[in-house]
Amino acid sequence: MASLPDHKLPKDFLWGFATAAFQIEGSTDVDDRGKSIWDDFSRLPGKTADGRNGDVATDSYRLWKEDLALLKQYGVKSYRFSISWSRIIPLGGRNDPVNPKGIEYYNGFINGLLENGIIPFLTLYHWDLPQALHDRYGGWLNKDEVVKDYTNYAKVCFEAFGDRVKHWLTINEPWCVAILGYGRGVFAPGRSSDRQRSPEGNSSTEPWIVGHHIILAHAHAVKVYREQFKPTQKGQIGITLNGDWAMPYDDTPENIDAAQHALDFAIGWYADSVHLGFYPPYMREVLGDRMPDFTPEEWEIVKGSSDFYGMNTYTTNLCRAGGDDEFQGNVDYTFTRPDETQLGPQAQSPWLQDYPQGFRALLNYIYKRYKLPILVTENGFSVKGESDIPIDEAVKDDARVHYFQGTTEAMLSAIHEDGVDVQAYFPWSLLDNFEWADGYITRFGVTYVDYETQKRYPKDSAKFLIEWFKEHETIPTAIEQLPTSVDIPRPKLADRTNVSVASSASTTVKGSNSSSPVIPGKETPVKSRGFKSRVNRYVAALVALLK
Ligand code: GBH
Repeated sequence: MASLPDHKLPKDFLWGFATAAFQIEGSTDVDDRGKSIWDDFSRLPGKTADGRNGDVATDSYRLWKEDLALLKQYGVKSYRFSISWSRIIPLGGRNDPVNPKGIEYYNGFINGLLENGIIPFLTLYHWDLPQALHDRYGGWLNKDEVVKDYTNYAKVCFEAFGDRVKHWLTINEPWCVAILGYGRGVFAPGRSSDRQRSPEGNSSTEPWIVGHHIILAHAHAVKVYREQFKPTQKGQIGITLNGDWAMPYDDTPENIDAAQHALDFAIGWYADSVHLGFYPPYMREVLGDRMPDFTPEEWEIVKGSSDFYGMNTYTTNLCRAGGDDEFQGNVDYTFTRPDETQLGPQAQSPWLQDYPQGFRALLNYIYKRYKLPILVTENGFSVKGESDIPIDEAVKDDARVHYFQGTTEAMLSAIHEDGVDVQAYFPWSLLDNFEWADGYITRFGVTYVDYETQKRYPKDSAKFLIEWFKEHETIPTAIEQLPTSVDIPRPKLADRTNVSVASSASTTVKGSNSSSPVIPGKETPVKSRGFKSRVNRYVAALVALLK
Protein backbone atom coordinates (compact mmCIF):
# COMPACT_ATOMS: atom_id res chain seq x y z
CA MET A 1 0.00 0.00 0.00
CA ALA A 2 1.83 3.04 -1.24
CA SER A 3 1.42 6.18 0.77
CA LEU A 4 -0.58 8.80 -1.11
CA PRO A 5 0.47 12.09 0.43
CA ASP A 6 -2.07 14.26 -1.38
CA HIS A 7 -5.05 12.30 -0.13
CA LYS A 8 -6.96 13.93 2.66
CA LEU A 9 -9.80 12.72 4.81
CA PRO A 10 -13.33 13.67 3.83
CA LYS A 11 -14.63 16.91 5.25
CA ASP A 12 -16.27 16.50 8.69
CA PHE A 13 -14.44 13.24 9.28
CA LEU A 14 -14.62 12.43 12.99
CA TRP A 15 -11.69 11.04 14.87
CA GLY A 16 -10.78 10.61 18.48
CA PHE A 17 -9.97 7.92 20.98
CA ALA A 18 -12.32 5.38 22.56
CA THR A 19 -12.87 3.95 26.04
CA ALA A 20 -15.61 2.16 27.99
CA ALA A 21 -17.03 2.92 31.43
CA PHE A 22 -16.11 -0.24 33.31
CA GLN A 23 -12.62 -0.32 31.83
CA ILE A 24 -11.67 3.15 33.08
CA GLU A 25 -14.02 4.55 35.72
CA GLY A 26 -13.33 2.66 38.95
CA SER A 27 -15.19 4.26 41.91
CA THR A 28 -17.62 1.38 41.73
CA ASP A 29 -19.37 2.24 44.99
CA VAL A 30 -19.44 6.00 44.66
CA ASP A 31 -22.41 8.35 44.15
CA ASP A 32 -25.07 5.64 44.55
CA ARG A 33 -23.90 3.55 41.61
CA GLY A 34 -25.46 0.10 41.54
CA LYS A 35 -23.38 -2.99 40.84
CA SER A 36 -22.78 -4.19 37.30
CA ILE A 37 -22.26 -7.84 36.38
CA TRP A 38 -18.54 -7.13 35.97
CA ASP A 39 -18.09 -5.94 39.59
CA ASP A 40 -18.41 -9.32 41.28
CA PHE A 41 -17.34 -11.38 38.29
CA SER A 42 -13.96 -9.65 38.08
CA ARG A 43 -13.47 -10.25 41.81
CA LEU A 44 -13.91 -14.02 41.52
CA PRO A 45 -10.64 -15.94 41.68
CA GLY A 46 -9.40 -17.03 38.27
CA LYS A 47 -11.59 -14.75 36.19
CA THR A 48 -8.89 -12.21 35.36
CA ALA A 49 -5.35 -13.07 34.30
CA ASP A 50 -3.71 -11.00 37.06
CA GLY A 51 -6.44 -11.46 39.66
CA ARG A 52 -7.22 -7.76 39.55
CA ASN A 53 -10.67 -6.19 39.20
CA GLY A 54 -12.35 -2.99 38.07
CA ASP A 55 -12.57 -1.25 41.44
CA VAL A 56 -10.04 1.43 40.50
CA ALA A 57 -9.17 0.85 36.82
CA THR A 58 -7.68 4.11 35.49
CA ASP A 59 -9.58 6.01 38.18
CA SER A 60 -11.25 8.09 35.50
CA TYR A 61 -14.45 8.69 37.44
CA ARG A 62 -12.37 10.84 39.78
CA LEU A 63 -9.75 11.96 37.28
CA TRP A 64 -12.11 12.94 34.49
CA LYS A 65 -10.72 16.44 34.27
CA GLU A 66 -7.28 15.01 33.62
CA ASP A 67 -8.67 12.79 30.89
CA LEU A 68 -10.36 15.81 29.40
CA ALA A 69 -7.13 17.81 29.47
CA LEU A 70 -5.35 14.93 27.76
CA LEU A 71 -7.97 14.76 25.01
CA LYS A 72 -7.63 18.46 24.51
CA GLN A 73 -3.85 18.23 24.40
CA TYR A 74 -4.19 15.47 21.79
CA GLY A 75 -6.43 17.70 19.69
CA VAL A 76 -9.11 15.10 19.02
CA LYS A 77 -12.33 16.06 17.31
CA SER A 78 -14.41 13.57 19.21
CA TYR A 79 -14.28 11.14 22.14
CA ARG A 80 -16.04 7.80 22.28
CA PHE A 81 -16.95 6.72 25.81
CA SER A 82 -19.69 4.69 27.43
CA ILE A 83 -22.19 5.32 30.17
CA SER A 84 -22.57 2.99 33.11
CA TRP A 85 -26.21 1.87 33.17
CA SER A 86 -26.07 1.21 36.91
CA ARG A 87 -24.89 4.77 37.61
CA ILE A 88 -27.98 6.09 35.81
CA ILE A 89 -30.45 3.51 37.16
CA PRO A 90 -28.69 1.66 40.01
CA LEU A 91 -31.11 -1.29 39.93
CA GLY A 92 -31.48 -1.07 36.15
CA GLY A 93 -35.22 -1.59 35.68
CA ARG A 94 -37.93 0.59 34.20
CA ASN A 95 -39.68 0.92 37.55
CA ASP A 96 -36.49 1.56 39.49
CA PRO A 97 -35.42 5.06 40.44
CA VAL A 98 -33.12 7.17 38.30
CA ASN A 99 -30.00 8.34 40.13
CA PRO A 100 -29.58 12.12 39.84
CA LYS A 101 -25.90 11.86 40.78
CA GLY A 102 -25.25 9.60 37.82
CA ILE A 103 -26.96 12.00 35.45
CA GLU A 104 -25.10 14.92 36.97
CA TYR A 105 -21.74 13.22 36.58
CA TYR A 106 -22.16 12.51 32.86
CA ASN A 107 -23.69 15.95 32.33
CA GLY A 108 -20.54 17.49 33.74
CA PHE A 109 -18.36 15.33 31.56
CA ILE A 110 -20.35 15.98 28.38
CA ASN A 111 -20.34 19.71 29.04
CA GLY A 112 -16.61 19.55 29.65
CA LEU A 113 -16.10 17.89 26.28
CA LEU A 114 -18.23 20.45 24.48
CA GLU A 115 -16.53 23.39 26.19
CA ASN A 116 -13.28 22.03 24.82
CA GLY A 117 -14.68 21.60 21.33
CA ILE A 118 -14.79 17.79 21.54
CA ILE A 119 -17.82 16.01 20.13
CA PRO A 120 -19.24 13.37 22.51
CA PHE A 121 -19.74 9.94 20.93
CA LEU A 122 -21.72 7.97 23.42
CA THR A 123 -22.11 4.22 23.86
CA LEU A 124 -25.08 3.20 25.98
CA TYR A 125 -23.99 -0.35 26.69
CA HIS A 126 -20.43 -1.62 26.81
CA TRP A 127 -21.02 -4.92 28.65
CA ASP A 128 -21.85 -3.65 32.15
CA LEU A 129 -25.38 -4.92 32.76
CA PRO A 130 -26.80 -3.90 36.14
CA GLN A 131 -26.30 -6.88 38.46
CA ALA A 132 -29.82 -6.41 39.83
CA LEU A 133 -31.32 -7.26 36.43
CA HIS A 134 -29.26 -10.40 36.19
CA ASP A 135 -30.39 -11.43 39.66
CA ARG A 136 -34.00 -10.39 39.15
CA TYR A 137 -34.78 -12.18 35.89
CA GLY A 138 -31.63 -13.50 34.22
CA GLY A 139 -30.66 -10.30 32.42
CA TRP A 140 -30.23 -10.73 28.67
CA LEU A 141 -31.86 -14.17 28.80
CA ASN A 142 -35.26 -12.68 29.57
CA LYS A 143 -36.60 -11.10 26.41
CA ASP A 144 -39.70 -9.28 27.61
CA GLU A 145 -38.06 -7.76 30.65
CA VAL A 146 -34.66 -6.84 29.27
CA VAL A 147 -35.97 -5.30 26.06
CA LYS A 148 -38.25 -3.02 28.05
CA ASP A 149 -35.63 -2.17 30.66
CA TYR A 150 -32.91 -1.44 28.13
CA THR A 151 -35.26 0.72 26.08
CA ASN A 152 -36.26 2.63 29.19
CA TYR A 153 -32.61 3.19 30.12
CA ALA A 154 -31.86 4.44 26.62
CA LYS A 155 -34.81 6.80 26.81
CA VAL A 156 -33.63 8.22 30.12
CA CYS A 157 -30.27 8.94 28.46
CA PHE A 158 -31.81 10.54 25.34
CA GLU A 159 -33.86 12.76 27.64
CA ALA A 160 -30.95 13.71 29.85
CA PHE A 161 -28.15 14.10 27.30
CA GLY A 162 -29.68 14.21 23.83
CA ASP A 163 -29.84 17.99 23.67
CA ARG A 164 -26.02 17.88 23.49
CA VAL A 165 -25.16 14.34 22.37
CA LYS A 166 -25.73 13.78 18.65
CA HIS A 167 -23.87 10.48 18.18
CA TRP A 168 -25.24 7.37 19.86
CA LEU A 169 -24.19 3.74 19.91
CA THR A 170 -26.75 1.38 21.40
CA ILE A 171 -24.69 -1.73 22.09
CA ASN A 172 -21.00 -2.47 21.81
CA GLU A 173 -20.12 -5.82 20.20
CA PRO A 174 -23.13 -8.04 20.88
CA TRP A 175 -21.13 -11.06 19.68
CA CYS A 176 -18.83 -10.67 22.68
CA VAL A 177 -21.70 -10.27 25.13
CA ALA A 178 -23.42 -13.41 23.87
CA ILE A 179 -20.48 -15.71 23.07
CA LEU A 180 -17.96 -14.68 25.69
CA GLY A 181 -20.54 -14.10 28.43
CA TYR A 182 -22.92 -17.03 27.83
CA GLY A 183 -20.96 -19.42 25.58
CA ARG A 184 -17.29 -19.53 26.47
CA GLY A 185 -18.08 -18.10 29.91
CA VAL A 186 -14.92 -15.98 30.01
CA PHE A 187 -16.74 -12.65 30.38
CA ALA A 188 -19.45 -11.67 32.86
CA PRO A 189 -21.87 -13.17 33.69
CA GLY A 190 -19.61 -16.16 32.99
CA ARG A 191 -22.27 -18.69 32.07
CA SER A 192 -21.23 -21.83 30.20
CA SER A 193 -21.93 -25.55 29.91
CA ASP A 194 -18.45 -26.17 31.26
CA ARG A 195 -19.17 -27.05 34.91
CA GLN A 196 -15.54 -26.47 35.85
CA ARG A 197 -16.11 -22.90 34.86
CA SER A 198 -19.66 -22.19 35.80
CA PRO A 199 -22.38 -23.82 37.91
CA GLU A 200 -25.00 -22.66 35.41
CA GLY A 201 -25.45 -22.08 31.75
CA ASN A 202 -25.98 -23.78 28.43
CA SER A 203 -23.40 -22.89 25.79
CA SER A 204 -25.35 -24.50 23.00
CA THR A 205 -28.50 -22.43 23.41
CA GLU A 206 -27.97 -19.31 25.53
CA PRO A 207 -25.58 -17.36 23.27
CA TRP A 208 -28.03 -17.44 20.37
CA ILE A 209 -30.92 -16.42 22.62
CA VAL A 210 -28.95 -13.59 24.20
CA GLY A 211 -27.82 -12.28 20.81
CA HIS A 212 -31.41 -12.35 19.62
CA HIS A 213 -32.61 -10.33 22.61
CA ILE A 214 -29.81 -7.80 22.28
CA ILE A 215 -30.77 -7.14 18.67
CA LEU A 216 -34.35 -6.56 19.70
CA ALA A 217 -33.39 -4.29 22.61
CA HIS A 218 -31.14 -2.27 20.31
CA ALA A 219 -33.89 -1.98 17.71
CA HIS A 220 -36.50 -0.81 20.21
CA ALA A 221 -34.16 1.84 21.58
CA VAL A 222 -33.54 3.10 18.04
CA LYS A 223 -37.28 3.18 17.36
CA VAL A 224 -37.82 5.32 20.44
CA TYR A 225 -34.99 7.63 19.43
CA ARG A 226 -36.23 8.01 15.88
CA GLU A 227 -39.85 8.58 16.89
CA GLN A 228 -39.49 10.68 20.00
CA PHE A 229 -36.09 12.37 19.94
CA LYS A 230 -34.52 12.48 16.51
CA PRO A 231 -37.02 14.98 15.05
CA THR A 232 -35.87 17.60 17.57
CA GLN A 233 -32.43 16.39 18.64
CA LYS A 234 -31.31 15.50 15.12
CA GLY A 235 -28.65 12.98 16.06
CA GLN A 236 -27.60 9.67 14.57
CA ILE A 237 -27.85 6.27 16.24
CA GLY A 238 -26.68 2.77 15.52
CA ILE A 239 -25.10 -0.41 16.80
CA THR A 240 -21.40 -1.25 16.71
CA LEU A 241 -20.18 -4.73 15.84
CA ASN A 242 -16.91 -6.51 16.32
CA GLY A 243 -15.63 -8.37 13.31
CA ASP A 244 -12.29 -9.22 11.82
CA TRP A 245 -11.45 -9.95 8.22
CA ALA A 246 -11.61 -13.61 7.18
CA MET A 247 -9.21 -14.91 4.53
CA PRO A 248 -9.27 -18.40 3.13
CA TYR A 249 -6.27 -20.38 4.33
CA ASP A 250 -5.64 -21.42 0.74
CA ASP A 251 -7.47 -21.60 -2.59
CA THR A 252 -9.46 -24.76 -1.97
CA PRO A 253 -13.22 -24.30 -2.38
CA GLU A 254 -13.94 -25.53 1.14
CA ASN A 255 -11.62 -22.95 2.68
CA ILE A 256 -13.04 -20.21 0.50
CA ASP A 257 -16.47 -21.19 1.83
CA ALA A 258 -15.05 -21.38 5.35
CA ALA A 259 -14.02 -17.73 5.21
CA GLN A 260 -17.58 -16.72 4.32
CA HIS A 261 -18.93 -18.98 7.06
CA ALA A 262 -16.66 -17.26 9.56
CA LEU A 263 -18.00 -13.88 8.45
CA ASP A 264 -21.59 -15.15 8.73
CA PHE A 265 -21.14 -16.12 12.39
CA ALA A 266 -18.89 -13.27 13.47
CA ILE A 267 -20.52 -10.43 11.56
CA GLY A 268 -23.58 -11.57 9.61
CA TRP A 269 -25.41 -12.71 12.75
CA TYR A 270 -25.86 -9.04 13.72
CA ALA A 271 -25.14 -7.15 10.52
CA ASP A 272 -27.41 -9.16 8.20
CA SER A 273 -30.25 -8.98 10.70
CA VAL A 274 -29.93 -5.32 11.64
CA HIS A 275 -28.99 -3.96 8.22
CA LEU A 276 -30.62 -6.40 5.80
CA GLY A 277 -33.43 -7.98 7.76
CA PHE A 278 -32.51 -11.67 7.91
CA TYR A 279 -30.24 -14.06 9.75
CA PRO A 280 -27.49 -15.72 7.71
CA PRO A 281 -28.94 -18.97 6.32
CA TYR A 282 -25.68 -20.73 7.20
CA MET A 283 -26.35 -20.07 10.90
CA ARG A 284 -29.67 -21.83 10.70
CA GLU A 285 -28.02 -24.65 8.78
CA VAL A 286 -25.54 -25.17 11.62
CA LEU A 287 -27.77 -24.37 14.61
CA GLY A 288 -31.16 -25.62 13.41
CA ASP A 289 -33.87 -24.99 16.00
CA ARG A 290 -31.40 -23.46 18.37
CA MET A 291 -31.34 -20.36 16.18
CA PRO A 292 -34.29 -18.16 17.21
CA ASP A 293 -36.27 -16.15 14.69
CA PHE A 294 -38.19 -12.89 14.83
CA THR A 295 -41.86 -12.46 14.04
CA PRO A 296 -42.65 -10.35 10.96
CA GLU A 297 -43.55 -7.46 13.28
CA GLU A 298 -40.22 -7.76 15.05
CA TRP A 299 -38.32 -7.90 11.76
CA GLU A 300 -40.04 -4.65 10.82
CA ILE A 301 -38.41 -3.00 13.82
CA VAL A 302 -35.05 -4.73 13.46
CA LYS A 303 -34.43 -4.23 9.76
CA GLY A 304 -32.74 -0.92 9.07
CA SER A 305 -32.35 -0.08 12.77
CA SER A 306 -28.94 1.52 12.40
CA ASP A 307 -28.10 4.80 10.70
CA PHE A 308 -24.58 3.60 9.87
CA TYR A 309 -22.30 0.60 10.04
CA GLY A 310 -20.43 0.74 13.36
CA MET A 311 -17.23 -1.24 12.97
CA ASN A 312 -14.84 -2.47 15.65
CA THR A 313 -12.02 -4.36 13.98
CA TYR A 314 -8.56 -5.47 14.96
CA THR A 315 -7.14 -8.24 12.80
CA THR A 316 -7.51 -10.88 10.10
CA ASN A 317 -7.95 -14.62 10.50
CA LEU A 318 -6.88 -17.30 8.04
CA CYS A 319 -9.83 -19.64 7.79
CA ARG A 320 -9.93 -23.38 7.31
CA ALA A 321 -13.01 -25.55 7.10
CA GLY A 322 -13.50 -27.94 9.96
CA GLY A 323 -13.21 -27.82 13.69
CA ASP A 324 -16.13 -27.89 16.07
CA ASP A 325 -16.06 -24.35 17.36
CA GLU A 326 -19.65 -23.38 16.72
CA PHE A 327 -19.00 -19.83 17.89
CA GLN A 328 -16.74 -19.42 14.86
CA GLY A 329 -19.16 -21.19 12.52
CA ASN A 330 -17.18 -24.45 12.71
CA VAL A 331 -14.23 -22.73 11.11
CA ASP A 332 -10.62 -23.03 12.28
CA TYR A 333 -8.68 -19.80 12.69
CA THR A 334 -4.94 -19.51 12.31
CA PHE A 335 -2.28 -16.85 11.70
CA THR A 336 0.16 -19.33 10.19
CA ARG A 337 0.11 -19.47 6.40
CA PRO A 338 0.56 -22.73 4.50
CA ASP A 339 4.23 -21.80 3.99
CA GLU A 340 4.64 -21.52 7.79
CA THR A 341 5.10 -17.73 7.77
CA GLN A 342 3.02 -15.56 10.10
CA LEU A 343 0.33 -13.26 8.80
CA GLY A 344 1.89 -10.32 10.63
CA PRO A 345 3.57 -9.14 13.83
CA GLN A 346 2.05 -10.77 16.93
CA ALA A 347 0.38 -8.65 19.65
CA GLN A 348 0.22 -9.40 23.36
CA SER A 349 -3.34 -10.62 22.74
CA PRO A 350 -3.16 -14.12 21.23
CA TRP A 351 -6.02 -13.32 18.83
CA LEU A 352 -4.33 -10.28 17.32
CA GLN A 353 -1.77 -9.83 14.54
CA ASP A 354 -0.97 -6.71 12.54
CA TYR A 355 -2.26 -7.09 8.96
CA PRO A 356 -3.56 -3.81 7.49
CA GLN A 357 -4.48 -5.29 4.11
CA GLY A 358 -7.22 -7.17 5.94
CA PHE A 359 -8.65 -3.91 7.28
CA ARG A 360 -8.91 -2.51 3.76
CA ALA A 361 -10.52 -5.70 2.50
CA LEU A 362 -13.03 -5.71 5.36
CA LEU A 363 -13.98 -2.08 4.72
CA ASN A 364 -14.67 -3.04 1.10
CA TYR A 365 -16.66 -6.13 2.02
CA ILE A 366 -18.80 -4.27 4.56
CA TYR A 367 -19.49 -1.30 2.31
CA LYS A 368 -20.39 -3.44 -0.64
CA ARG A 369 -22.67 -5.68 1.37
CA TYR A 370 -24.40 -3.20 3.67
CA LYS A 371 -24.15 0.01 1.65
CA LEU A 372 -23.99 2.28 4.68
CA PRO A 373 -21.44 4.86 5.79
CA ILE A 374 -18.88 3.13 7.99
CA LEU A 375 -17.84 4.50 11.37
CA VAL A 376 -14.76 2.71 12.67
CA THR A 377 -15.49 2.88 16.37
CA GLU A 378 -12.54 0.72 17.50
CA ASN A 379 -9.21 -0.37 16.06
CA GLY A 380 -6.02 -0.99 18.00
CA PHE A 381 -3.08 -3.12 19.06
CA SER A 382 -1.63 -4.50 22.31
CA VAL A 383 2.17 -4.49 22.28
CA LYS A 384 3.66 -7.80 23.37
CA GLY A 385 5.34 -7.60 26.76
CA GLU A 386 4.46 -3.92 27.28
CA SER A 387 3.76 -4.51 30.96
CA ASP A 388 7.17 -6.12 31.51
CA ILE A 389 9.30 -3.13 30.55
CA PRO A 390 9.96 0.25 32.19
CA ILE A 391 7.70 3.16 31.31
CA ASP A 392 10.32 5.04 29.30
CA GLU A 393 10.64 2.02 27.02
CA ALA A 394 6.95 1.24 26.90
CA VAL A 395 6.10 4.68 25.57
CA LYS A 396 8.29 3.95 22.54
CA ASP A 397 5.61 1.63 21.22
CA ASP A 398 6.97 1.03 17.72
CA ALA A 399 4.84 -2.05 17.12
CA ARG A 400 1.67 -0.04 17.80
CA VAL A 401 2.91 2.83 15.63
CA HIS A 402 3.51 0.30 12.85
CA TYR A 403 -0.01 -1.03 13.30
CA PHE A 404 -1.59 2.42 13.06
CA GLN A 405 0.59 3.41 10.11
CA GLY A 406 -0.84 0.42 8.33
CA THR A 407 -4.47 0.87 9.30
CA THR A 408 -4.61 4.62 8.64
CA GLU A 409 -3.10 4.18 5.17
CA ALA A 410 -5.40 1.22 4.51
CA MET A 411 -8.37 3.37 5.44
CA LEU A 412 -7.23 6.21 3.21
CA SER A 413 -6.82 3.79 0.31
CA ALA A 414 -10.25 2.33 0.96
CA ILE A 415 -11.72 5.83 0.85
CA HIS A 416 -9.87 7.16 -2.17
CA GLU A 417 -8.95 4.14 -4.26
CA ASP A 418 -11.95 1.98 -3.51
CA GLY A 419 -14.70 4.53 -2.93
CA VAL A 420 -15.66 3.29 0.52
CA ASP A 421 -17.60 5.84 2.60
CA VAL A 422 -15.73 5.94 5.93
CA GLN A 423 -16.80 8.80 8.18
CA ALA A 424 -15.10 8.22 11.52
CA TYR A 425 -12.13 6.51 13.13
CA PHE A 426 -11.61 5.88 16.85
CA PRO A 427 -8.40 4.11 17.83
CA TRP A 428 -8.76 1.88 20.88
CA SER A 429 -7.85 3.16 23.40
CA LEU A 430 -7.21 6.59 24.92
CA LEU A 431 -5.64 4.88 27.94
CA ASP A 432 -4.27 1.53 28.98
CA ASN A 433 -7.15 0.14 30.98
CA PHE A 434 -8.96 -2.85 32.47
CA GLU A 435 -8.71 -5.31 29.61
CA TRP A 436 -11.51 -7.57 30.87
CA ALA A 437 -10.38 -11.17 31.44
CA ASP A 438 -6.78 -10.08 30.75
CA GLY A 439 -6.86 -7.75 33.74
CA TYR A 440 -4.26 -5.01 33.42
CA ILE A 441 -1.49 -7.06 31.79
CA THR A 442 -2.58 -6.39 28.23
CA ARG A 443 -2.31 -2.73 27.29
CA PHE A 444 -4.18 -1.17 24.35
CA GLY A 445 -3.67 2.50 25.22
CA VAL A 446 -1.99 5.20 23.19
CA THR A 447 -1.35 6.61 26.66
CA TYR A 448 0.58 4.58 29.22
CA VAL A 449 -1.05 4.37 32.64
CA ASP A 450 1.18 3.76 35.64
CA TYR A 451 -1.29 2.00 37.92
CA GLU A 452 0.83 2.76 41.00
CA THR A 453 0.44 6.50 40.60
CA GLN A 454 -2.33 6.79 37.97
CA LYS A 455 -0.01 9.05 36.02
CA ARG A 456 -0.55 9.13 32.26
CA TYR A 457 2.31 9.10 29.72
CA PRO A 458 1.61 9.68 26.02
CA LYS A 459 3.11 6.93 23.88
CA ASP A 460 4.65 7.42 20.46
CA SER A 461 1.49 5.97 18.92
CA ALA A 462 -0.52 8.90 20.31
CA LYS A 463 1.95 11.30 18.74
CA PHE A 464 1.83 9.43 15.45
CA LEU A 465 -1.97 9.48 15.28
CA ILE A 466 -2.27 13.13 16.26
CA GLU A 467 0.22 14.09 13.59
CA TRP A 468 -1.41 11.83 11.00
CA PHE A 469 -4.85 13.31 11.54
CA LYS A 470 -3.45 16.82 11.44
CA GLU A 471 -1.79 16.09 8.12
CA HIS A 472 -4.83 14.45 6.60
CA GLU A 473 -7.55 16.75 7.81
CA THR A 474 -9.48 18.56 5.12
CA ILE A 475 -9.43 22.13 6.28
CA PRO A 476 -12.40 24.09 5.04
CA THR A 477 -10.85 26.37 2.45
CA ALA A 478 -11.67 28.46 -0.58
CA ILE A 479 -13.35 25.39 -2.06
CA GLU A 480 -16.28 25.96 0.23
CA GLN A 481 -16.75 29.52 -0.81
CA LEU A 482 -17.08 28.51 -4.44
CA PRO A 483 -20.43 28.80 -6.20
CA THR A 484 -22.57 25.78 -5.46
CA SER A 485 -22.84 25.02 -9.14
CA VAL A 486 -19.35 23.52 -8.99
CA ASP A 487 -20.09 19.89 -8.52
CA ILE A 488 -17.71 18.36 -6.02
CA PRO A 489 -16.98 14.84 -7.23
CA ARG A 490 -17.52 12.10 -4.71
CA PRO A 491 -16.08 8.64 -5.03
CA LYS A 492 -18.67 6.21 -6.25
CA LEU A 493 -18.68 2.47 -6.41
CA ALA A 494 -18.50 1.70 -10.07
CA ASP A 495 -20.39 -1.54 -9.60
CA ARG A 496 -22.56 -0.48 -6.69
CA THR A 497 -25.81 -0.88 -8.49
CA ASN A 498 -24.96 -4.40 -9.54
CA VAL A 499 -24.31 -5.61 -6.06
CA SER A 500 -27.12 -7.90 -5.17
CA VAL A 501 -27.24 -8.87 -1.58
CA ALA A 502 -29.97 -11.36 -0.89
CA SER A 503 -32.77 -9.47 0.74
CA SER A 504 -34.80 -12.24 2.23
CA ALA A 505 -33.98 -15.11 4.48
CA SER A 506 -35.14 -17.54 1.85
CA THR A 507 -32.28 -16.65 -0.47
CA THR A 508 -29.06 -18.51 0.00
CA VAL A 509 -26.25 -16.09 0.65
CA LYS A 510 -22.91 -17.56 -0.17
CA GLY A 511 -20.75 -14.64 -1.12
CA SER A 512 -22.19 -11.19 -0.75
CA ASN A 513 -22.89 -10.92 -4.44
CA SER A 514 -24.63 -13.69 -6.28
CA SER A 515 -23.76 -12.50 -9.78
CA SER A 516 -20.05 -12.13 -9.18
CA PRO A 517 -19.25 -13.67 -5.84
CA VAL A 518 -17.04 -11.72 -3.49
CA ILE A 519 -14.46 -14.21 -2.40
CA PRO A 520 -13.46 -13.38 1.14
CA GLY A 521 -9.79 -12.65 1.29
CA LYS A 522 -9.37 -12.02 -2.39
CA GLU A 523 -9.11 -8.38 -1.43
CA THR A 524 -10.71 -7.05 -4.59
CA PRO A 525 -11.28 -3.39 -3.93
CA VAL A 526 -14.54 -1.90 -5.09
CA LYS A 527 -12.58 0.50 -7.22
CA SER A 528 -14.18 3.56 -8.72
CA ARG A 529 -13.07 3.82 -12.30
CA GLY A 530 -12.16 7.26 -13.43
CA PHE A 531 -12.33 8.85 -10.01
CA LYS A 532 -8.75 10.06 -10.14
CA SER A 533 -9.18 11.63 -13.53
CA ARG A 534 -12.34 13.32 -12.34
CA VAL A 535 -10.46 14.72 -9.38
CA ASN A 536 -7.73 15.97 -11.69
CA ARG A 537 -10.24 17.68 -13.91
CA TYR A 538 -11.91 19.17 -10.88
CA VAL A 539 -8.65 20.48 -9.48
CA ALA A 540 -7.79 22.00 -12.86
CA ALA A 541 -11.19 23.70 -12.95
CA LEU A 542 -10.69 25.01 -9.45
CA VAL A 543 -7.27 26.43 -10.22
CA ALA A 544 -8.74 28.13 -13.28
CA LEU A 545 -11.54 29.59 -11.19
CA LEU A 546 -9.22 30.93 -8.53
CA LYS A 547 -6.97 32.67 -11.05
C1 GBH B 1 -12.90 -4.81 21.98
O1 GBH B 1 -13.25 -6.12 21.64
C2 GBH B 1 -13.71 -4.30 23.13
O2 GBH B 1 -14.81 -3.54 22.69
C3 GBH B 1 -12.91 -3.49 24.12
O3 GBH B 1 -13.63 -3.31 25.28
C4 GBH B 1 -11.58 -4.17 24.37
O4 GBH B 1 -10.83 -3.56 25.35
C5 GBH B 1 -10.82 -4.19 23.08
O5 GBH B 1 -11.54 -4.79 22.07
C6 GBH B 1 -9.48 -4.91 23.15
O6 GBH B 1 -9.66 -6.27 23.41
O7 GBH B 1 -10.63 -15.94 21.19
O8 GBH B 1 -12.99 -16.46 21.15
O9 GBH B 1 -12.08 -15.26 23.00
C7 GBH B 1 -12.47 -6.67 20.60
C8 GBH B 1 -13.15 -7.80 19.89
C9 GBH B 1 -13.64 -10.10 19.86
C10 GBH B 1 -11.43 -9.41 20.25
C11 GBH B 1 -13.32 -11.44 20.46
C12 GBH B 1 -11.10 -10.72 20.88
C13 GBH B 1 -11.50 -12.99 21.01
C14 GBH B 1 -12.35 -14.12 20.65
N1 GBH B 1 -12.82 -9.08 20.45
N2 GBH B 1 -11.90 -11.77 20.32
S1 GBH B 1 -11.99 -15.55 21.57
